[in-house]
Amino acid sequence: MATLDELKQQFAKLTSDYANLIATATSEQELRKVFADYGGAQGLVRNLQKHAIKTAAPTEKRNVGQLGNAAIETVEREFSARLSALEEAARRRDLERSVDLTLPGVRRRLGHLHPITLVRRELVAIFAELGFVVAVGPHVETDFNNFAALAMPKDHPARDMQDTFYVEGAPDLVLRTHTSPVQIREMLAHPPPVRIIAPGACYRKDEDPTHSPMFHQIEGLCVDEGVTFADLKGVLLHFVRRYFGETHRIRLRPSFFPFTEPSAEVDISCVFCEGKGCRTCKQSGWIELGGAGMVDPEVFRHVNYDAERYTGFAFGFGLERMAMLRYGIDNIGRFFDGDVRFAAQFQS
Ligand code: FA5
Repeated sequence: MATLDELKQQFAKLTSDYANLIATATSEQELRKVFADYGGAQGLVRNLQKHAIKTAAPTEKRNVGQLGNAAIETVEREFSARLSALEEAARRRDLERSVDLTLPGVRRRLGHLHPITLVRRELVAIFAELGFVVAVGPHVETDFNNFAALAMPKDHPARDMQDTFYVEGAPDLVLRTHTSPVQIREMLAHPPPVRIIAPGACYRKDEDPTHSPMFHQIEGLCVDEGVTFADLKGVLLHFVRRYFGETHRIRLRPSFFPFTEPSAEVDISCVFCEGKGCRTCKQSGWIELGGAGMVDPEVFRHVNYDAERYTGFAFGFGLERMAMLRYGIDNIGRFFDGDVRFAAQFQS
């Protein structure tokens, strides 16, 4: 049986060995191992304590136990202090390695509305002022709505003007080539008067710097008693002035669409040179916006409207074309690149 002094020395030796070991431990794992070896349930300090209590005289057991407890407290306290120091060192190393705190922060890039969305919203708002409400139709259309009811029966040569994507296995379904089928849907669903604006995607086998296989149009249709070509011209002029600026003029050139009679191409005075003549307008001073005309009585027949009583005008413009003119974009492909840096330039 060791005396109390001898025991004190034995505990002091253990705690000093322990202190040396944890001071040189360089990882948490190493530290925990040393702690378990000394301060754990089967560690050297507890084993010494257990052994000393067992062999001590009954009157000494209490003192021996307290000596052991004091040593265990020291071991635990030093463990916690060393663990904190190691964690702090690791945190500092991490910070120094991965983050240079002196560098400026990285700004997160926000999403932006697509320029076509901006143009569409603005046009819808302008036509809303004139009492036009928005109508929509599906992208996959029936042959009837896209062609036949618009006075383009099968084998009609005018179908060749719009190179069409057909739906495989469904000869009567097409990807709509224009927004004009929304006219048919609206007139079949409602009796006159009708005053709608129909923006949406269209599809054609077309691809060059100003044509894309998927593009957008905005369709207008106004049917009532006494609607004239002058109304069409007035509405178009109002729209062009509101959208492109008060100084702009329009020109209606005789043209042909099977579903309008008379038909016109709508030109706007060149937005780049203000009508003086430049490369974009090919020195003509005019740029084409889209087609328009008075609704052909043949169309009214297909939707059961009384062509003797009602007249109407319709128009259809390309939204990409409108955005290109408005923002000075020279290649239609930009709209479909999905590059957020492109979209970010056109926030209104
Ligand atoms: C039509 O699509 C007629 N439905 C327009 C219309 C409506 C006339 C109502 C009369 C009454 P057009 O094929 O010309 O017409 O197309 C109109 C506009 O759509 C064009 O001026 C052009 O701006 C745009 N467009 C046509 N094809 C493409 C394409 N592949 N890519 C981009 N824009 C296109």
